[in-house]
Amino acid sequence: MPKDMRSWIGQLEAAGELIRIVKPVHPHTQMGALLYQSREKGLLFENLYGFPGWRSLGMAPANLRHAALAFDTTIEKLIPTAAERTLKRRPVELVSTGPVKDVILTGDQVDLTKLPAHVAGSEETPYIASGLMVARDPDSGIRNVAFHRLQIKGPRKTGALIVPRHTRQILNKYEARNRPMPVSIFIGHHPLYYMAAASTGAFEMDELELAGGLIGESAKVVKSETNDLEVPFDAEIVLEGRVLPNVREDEGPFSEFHDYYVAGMGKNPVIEIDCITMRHDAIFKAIQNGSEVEGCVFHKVPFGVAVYNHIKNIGGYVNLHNVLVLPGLFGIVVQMTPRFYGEAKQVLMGVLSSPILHPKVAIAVDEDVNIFNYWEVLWAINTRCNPQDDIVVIPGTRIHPMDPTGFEPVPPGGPYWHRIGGKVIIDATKPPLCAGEQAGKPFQRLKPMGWESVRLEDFLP
Ligand SMILES: Cc1cc2nc3c(=O)[nH]c(=O)nc-3n(C[C@H](O)[C@H](O)[C@H](O)COP(=O)(O)O)c2cc1C
Ligand SMILES: [Mn+2]
Repeated sequence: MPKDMRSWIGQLEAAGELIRIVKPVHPHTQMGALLYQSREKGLLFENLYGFPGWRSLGMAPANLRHAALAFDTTIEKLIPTAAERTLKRRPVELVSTGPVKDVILTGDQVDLTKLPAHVAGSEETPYIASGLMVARDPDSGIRNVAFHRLQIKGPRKTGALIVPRHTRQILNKYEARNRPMPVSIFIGHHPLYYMAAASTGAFEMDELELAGGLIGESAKVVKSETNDLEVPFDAEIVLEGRVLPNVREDEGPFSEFHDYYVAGMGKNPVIEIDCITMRHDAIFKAIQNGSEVEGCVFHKVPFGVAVYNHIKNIGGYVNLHNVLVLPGLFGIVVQMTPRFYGEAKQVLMGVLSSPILHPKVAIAVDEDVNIFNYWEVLWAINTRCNPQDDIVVIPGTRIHPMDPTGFEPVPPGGPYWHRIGGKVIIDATKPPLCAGEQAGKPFQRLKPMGWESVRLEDFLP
């Protein structure tokens, strides 16, 4: 079965996870609130005020249960499964055309204000939050794909936030030569493309090859109309344009992953759009960003995967079961069975120093703690952690540049934007296996009499 946004809508609907909204909804005044409320179901808006003929899909995935569905697995197996598939890559396959070329708009036909981009937060203007930006390193030809929020600034102009990662590394090279950076931005695809774009890897890692690995078949791509970048042939919409060299304008605010506005706004790059290609009945992709909404799901899986693959080999081998990214994305829970004294702390140091910049709170719990129940994690912290030994604060580290608690020595817009702050390790595990059974006894969880066989539903009236 092809994996595109259409097949994803079908899969969600078949699983009872999609609601079609037929009442008209205004993307600028109503959609943000509706998306923010829909934490359980995906929403397909079929009737948009001010944007006749358009439909828009949002909160798809709305949560980790939906993400597991996209990976055809369960929430418990999501991170281990995605972590394994992330290690696979498939080369892209170039095809001559595809549905994304149904409609080709150039010159004065290009009008971004006609796209039903929604206003996510109360302080904001319309943003395209679902665009995956394809760019290519001018020296090596290596492709990069990443999320970059796009503030609509005119019919052919957007602002963009490009934090100091791979796209920025490429942009730096173009700007040093005072040349515009060609970009093709695809909007609307299967969530595994979004997961691939949000994945952190080596600069050499081609996110479209990763998407192929996650999906289990090569991504099929077509050439752009106005530059030599390739884009998925079955995306809903593609914007082709140029990041103007060394131009900076005010950008922001925008609802960010931790539920704050003050995040990266300031003097940021500007893009001029030359061409739009799309399906004849293109469905727009809305992404509500914030804590525990869709944008956060696209972070949580790739973060969990990167941390999982990073820590599983610490000290040679870790008896690692699972990883959960906490709301706000600055906290990670590791579920493991420690074998040695100090092993959990060592693993948590890895969590705080992995390819992912966000984590500042790292918590380890045992295999008998259900990490998908926050109260169980809090229970473990309360009952298996002796703060004088098990909590360690590391001051003065580089933390995420959008963490408002940190000190910001260099403002956004340039290549050195960052913040400084503390990080904390919380070891909420019981004594390790090497301590023997006796040492673990006080931490054996009670089990109610009859637990294996007696079920409440059998006794309900
Ligand atoms: C919903 C969402 C929105 C994002 N928005 C931005 C953004 O506006 N600017 C940015 O630089 N990174 C953004 N990111 C993060 C990048 O996509 C992410 O760091 C990615 O790994 C960068 O890829 P790269 O390492 O290839 O540059 C966003 C991620 C998600 C999941
Ligand atoms: Mn990259």
